[in-house]
Amino acid sequence: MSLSLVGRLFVISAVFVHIASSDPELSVNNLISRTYQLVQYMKENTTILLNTYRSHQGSPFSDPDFNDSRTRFEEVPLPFSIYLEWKNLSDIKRLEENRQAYRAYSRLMEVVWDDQSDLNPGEGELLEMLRLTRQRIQGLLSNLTSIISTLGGPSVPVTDPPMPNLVENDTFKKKQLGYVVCFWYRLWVDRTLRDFDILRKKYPS
Ligand SMILES: *[C@@H]1O[C@H](CO)[C@@H](O)[C@H](O)[C@H]1NC(C)=O
Ligand SMILES: *[C@@H]1O[C@H](CO)[C@@H](O)[C@H](O)[C@H]1NC(C)=O
Ligand SMILES: *[C@@H]1O[C@H](CO)[C@@H](O)[C@H](O)[C@H]1NC(C)=O
Ligand SMILES: *[C@@H]1O[C@H](CO)[C@@H](O)[C@H](O)[C@H]1NC(C)=O
Ligand SMILES: CC(=O)N[C@H]1CO[C@H](CO)[C@@H](O)[C@@H]1O
Repeated sequence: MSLSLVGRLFVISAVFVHIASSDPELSVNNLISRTYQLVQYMKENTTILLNTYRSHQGSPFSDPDFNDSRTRFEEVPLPFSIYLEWKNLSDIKRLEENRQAYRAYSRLMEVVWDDQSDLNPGEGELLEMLRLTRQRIQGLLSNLTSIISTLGGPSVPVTDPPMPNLVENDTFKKKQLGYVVCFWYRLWVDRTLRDFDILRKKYPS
């Protein structure tokens, strides 16, 4: 095949690609780059959320050197501990794992909001941060779902089952749950940003 024919075929297929995604907003490359920006923006507040949360729970949570990365709640998803295993997943599988985690975090942020509105009804700033965080997570979920379906992955049911009452009537456990949620949410966002940094290089916009 002559070089100029290859060149012409390339132009033709480029035109086709352009027509197939006539709305540039909907191309997967655009979606990925916008989602990267959204996650980058979300990351700006994850440490502020954790510290603001801690500062309103009293001791030991508010102690300057408090750092409990060992307490676990079954409902709070942890990122894969071995990054190589995580990177080894297919793009779609990794996106799906992200989606599953943020579906849980969306509901968990609501649980934490409810608990804090009982325990700290006067802390409007914290309550607003929790509400905003949940809203961002829902925006991210919507983006993740679009990307997964554009790449040919499975869809998910629209509604989530209600979150069980995780800690019943135990004030300390409620505070601890909120801490664990904010702590691991922050690490998830770091992980997701890394994922999208890789994806946006693979699908440049
Ligand atoms: C970060 O927090 C500030 C102040 O609470 C808020 O205005 C901003 O929208 C937040 N950003 C994100 C991504 O949630
Ligand atoms: C808490 O400790 C873990 C390891 O024990 C460390 O990876 C993490 O960065 C620490 N977090 C804070 C906020 O100091
Ligand atoms: C990566 O995946 C391959 C094939 O699925 C597997 O053989 C290998 O052990 C995996 N590596 C890691 C670090 O998980
Ligand atoms: C929860 O605990 C508070 C104070 O300890 C008590 O007054 C209240 O009755 C308890 N509620 C339930 C549903 O057990
Ligand atoms: C396609 C899609 O879901 N896009 C959304 C991605 O997230 C931003 C920010 O929340 C929304 O504005 C987009 O609608």
